[in-house]
Amino acid sequence: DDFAAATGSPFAPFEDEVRSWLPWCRSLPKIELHAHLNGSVRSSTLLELAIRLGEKGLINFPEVEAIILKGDRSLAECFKLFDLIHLLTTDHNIITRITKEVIEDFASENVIYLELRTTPKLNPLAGMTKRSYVEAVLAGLKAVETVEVISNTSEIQQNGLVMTRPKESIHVRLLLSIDRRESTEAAMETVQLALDMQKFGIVGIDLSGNPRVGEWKTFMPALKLAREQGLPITLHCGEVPNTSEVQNMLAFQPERIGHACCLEEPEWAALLQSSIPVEVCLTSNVRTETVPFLRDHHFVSLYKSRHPSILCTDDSGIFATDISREYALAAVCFGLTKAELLSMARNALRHIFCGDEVKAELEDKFKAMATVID
Ligand code: 6MZ
Repeated sequence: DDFAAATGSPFAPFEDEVRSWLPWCRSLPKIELHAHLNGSVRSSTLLELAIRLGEKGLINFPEVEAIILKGDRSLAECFKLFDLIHLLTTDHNIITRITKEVIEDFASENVIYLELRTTPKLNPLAGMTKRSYVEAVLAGLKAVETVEVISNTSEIQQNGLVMTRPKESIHVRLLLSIDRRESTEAAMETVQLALDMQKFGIVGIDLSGNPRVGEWKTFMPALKLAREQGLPITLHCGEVPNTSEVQNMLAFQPERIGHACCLEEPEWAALLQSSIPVEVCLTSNVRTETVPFLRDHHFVSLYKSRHPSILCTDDSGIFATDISREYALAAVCFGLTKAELLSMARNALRHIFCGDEVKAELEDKFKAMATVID
């Protein structure tokens, strides 16, 4: 924290108050809908993996360590870091391990439903196909030790009876991401894979990656295929200024969008008129400077307009945040009360890409919380 203050962290003025909110925010059951697997890896794990590659002479460890430990980074630097992380997380076992750890971390923050997104990757050197990558992620769900992971609806009902569960459980579903660097064919392959693997808990498609790379028309055929086949879609929209793309994205009417930082007035009005929920990533937007100051974040406008918005982490590992902290920031910076934070968490349920059965089960957990709120 002293380091944060000394380096002029944009969060330094709020740290004490945020800290006082954290225990309550942790106890609140939460829904996480915008978390990238490789952006959510613990720094300690990244460092451990980097040491191994350093020992093999494959990377220069001190350089990599400095990049991993750097606090603020621009959006462009972020994408360089992702390329580096992807060098560290190349084989199936590592993908399984990071998935397990990321889920355990979200569960420890009392996340009761997590939609984790990740980009299926081809890596011939590691014998990895997009499908085997996703299988390694699914193995990570099974490897979780600290809580029970529920990943598809067939696990909810057995012999027509709704099973009672141990108290500690987390529903985890996956979204497969299309990286904006990919070709139309590669994007189609990802959508086809998601369709083939729906029964394993894959519930939707995300479009992400460096917003300064790639064109909307490249991804349209794949997104249309997903839409035709009934697979919900969330798009990273307006992370940097790009009016025509934002217009195209809003006209497509995705089931959700992420960020919405750089919208011009007409597109902002169109968004508010629509009912497209926005995944809001406070720390990420301020760290990458797509929003200059937290107090001026467009969340305020969304919230005042009662536009559906969901607090999310984006990349908890690389932005050194967690979902409880995002709720605490909303309380401290925008004056949300405990009751309002509870409503935010609860309303997120309306926008999950999973079926009604799951919603009903999770709603009960919020009802229990509503009776104890002080
Ligand atoms: C756009 C982002 C992102 O898929 O390898 N990603 N895309 N904007 C952001 N805001 C900071 N943060 C993460 O996780 C890492 C990948 O997620 C996307 C990028 O494509 C990044 O390479 P996976 O698990």
